[in-house]
Amino acid sequence: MDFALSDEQDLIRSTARQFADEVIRPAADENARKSHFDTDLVRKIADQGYLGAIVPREYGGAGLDYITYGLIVEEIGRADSAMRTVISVQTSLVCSSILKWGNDAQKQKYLPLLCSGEWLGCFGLTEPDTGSDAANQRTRATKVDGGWRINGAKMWISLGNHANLALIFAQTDPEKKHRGIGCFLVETEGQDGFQPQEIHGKMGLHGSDTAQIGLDDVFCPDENVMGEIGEGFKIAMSALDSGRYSVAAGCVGICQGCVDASVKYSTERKQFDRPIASFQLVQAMLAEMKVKTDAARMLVFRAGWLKDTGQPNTTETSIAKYFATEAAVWCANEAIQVHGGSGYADDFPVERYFRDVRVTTLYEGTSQIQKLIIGRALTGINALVPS
Ligand code: COS
Repeated sequence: MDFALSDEQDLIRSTARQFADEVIRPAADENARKSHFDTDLVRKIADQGYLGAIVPREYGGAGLDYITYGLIVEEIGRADSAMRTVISVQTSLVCSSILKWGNDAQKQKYLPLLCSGEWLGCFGLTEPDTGSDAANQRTRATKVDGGWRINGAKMWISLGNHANLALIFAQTDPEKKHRGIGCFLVETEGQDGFQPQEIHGKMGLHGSDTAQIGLDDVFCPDENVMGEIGEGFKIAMSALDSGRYSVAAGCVGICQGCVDASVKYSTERKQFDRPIASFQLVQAMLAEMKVKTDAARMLVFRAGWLKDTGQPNTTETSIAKYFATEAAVWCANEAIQVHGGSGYADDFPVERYFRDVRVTTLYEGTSQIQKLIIGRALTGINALVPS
């Protein structure tokens, strides 16, 4: 077993680290304070080639493997989860779906626009009444001349207010349950019925764009149906195989950020005439953070390696997502404890980590859903199907 990164991976990681520290991090607190979705920063991220990192070069991507993509996402996640979310949604949920399920024309048309950042995309699966039970789509698509009319609503959609292209999942035939769902590539410009609204009052990710979207007779032409009608649920699940990996990698970044901030603070801060890092109870907190960070990173590497070698990886991705997100929530909480009262204000990054991290055990599948996926893989029993 070889744990070493290649020279290229090492270089890409150092470049991402420098970019995260010099460009992303300095803007993060102010954007969070002002609840500002920083499109200039998104442009800079695009210019780095991070949107569509795993998309082949022929479609305008960087043609990187999943391990390298994970390294980039970790570094950006360490600097700012709001900007990491942009990469995860655009690259993993939108681009990877089009790459896997789109036809030639759809790939040629949309991937270069998305990889360059000229367009943003969003992933419209969750609805006001449809979260974990993703197969139970209330949004309806009805066949009309030349295409489909879509009616319904989507909720918690990252990038929804800025998206030029929306992947909208909708039920075409409720009797077929998950096998009736279609995936529609909806161009938002000029669609009066596509009505996004910013969601206010979030606990964290204040620098991220999060929308609820009304869909009122939105038109999608036949050529923009992705895959076959009925394959929508599989498309969504395979997108989440990539999305959950990206969230996990971002959470390794939060864990690492918590370790770095806590080591720095505890070695500088003095109480009882000595640095608080010299107290055993503080070192115990640092040590546990470090162990969880390393373990989370290893699980992300394993999931990435399985993806890069073309092996099944849904369960291992869920394991990585579950562990890394819970570890990051734990580390952020513990990092505030190390910082004491100083950790309770936004002068130190740990306050933002704490607020931003909380959503990661919820979105792209709750920790409970990840456990059900892992439990089913172990037992062969689907705990969601009533016996
Ligand atoms: N890739 C491709 N296809 C997949 C898949 C995957 N990772 N996982 C499941 N499928 C397919 C199955 O093969 C099955 O296909 P058939 O119709 O041919 O039998 C179909 O999808 C149904 O799968 P499954 O039986 O696993 O569905 P369940 O309803 O039992 O469970 C869960 C689905 C709960 C795992 C799923 O609904 C889920 O992940 N929910 C959480 C949703 C979520 O993460 N939402 C957050 C979105 S934020 S972007």
